[in-house]
Amino acid sequence: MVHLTDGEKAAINAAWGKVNADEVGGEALGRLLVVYPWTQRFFDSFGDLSSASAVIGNPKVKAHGKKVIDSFSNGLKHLDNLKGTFASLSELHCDKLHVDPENFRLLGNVIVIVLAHHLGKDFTPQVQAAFQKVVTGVANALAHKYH
Ligand code: HNI
Repeated sequence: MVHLTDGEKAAINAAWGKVNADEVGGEALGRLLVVYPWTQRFFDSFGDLSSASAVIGNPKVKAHGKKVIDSFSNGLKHLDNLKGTFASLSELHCDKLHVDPENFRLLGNVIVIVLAHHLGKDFTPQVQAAFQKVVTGVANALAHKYH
């Protein structure tokens, strides 16, 4: 459960409308794989991840980043019910993909960093704080079904 004021919700929607979500998704996943290289172990089938430029230019990273950010973006429409919204994805990441939930927190923080780059001066302290809450809420929701 994330507690966001109406002002924070409005700030999130306004900020999200200013970025190219697909680009944010590909960049965030790419940076995750570069900065925390152990996360690459989940993406054996993605081909060349041997250097930062290989990761960033890898079309499978871009495509998967888009998939992840589409799902994140859907979560922005359900801020009052993140646990319900991500319940089946939580089960999938736990039971089938075996992704350690710590990785959701890492990716969430990288998403905030990429948003800062994309938003520039529109990345105000209010926007930062609101998105930080959202990425924490999404990470908690994705971890919720772990056992
Ligand atoms: Ni994640 C597949 C959403 C974080 C590893 N992931 C998905 C799919 C969605 C998704 C949607 C596609 C599901 C399907 O095919 O039905 N993932 C999300 C979201 C976040 C997230 C919303 C966090 C914001 N995933 C992560 C992280 C890792 C991760 C941090 C590992 C570091 N995800 C995976 C893997 C797959 C995956 C691995 C399967 C990829 C494939 O297609 O082979």
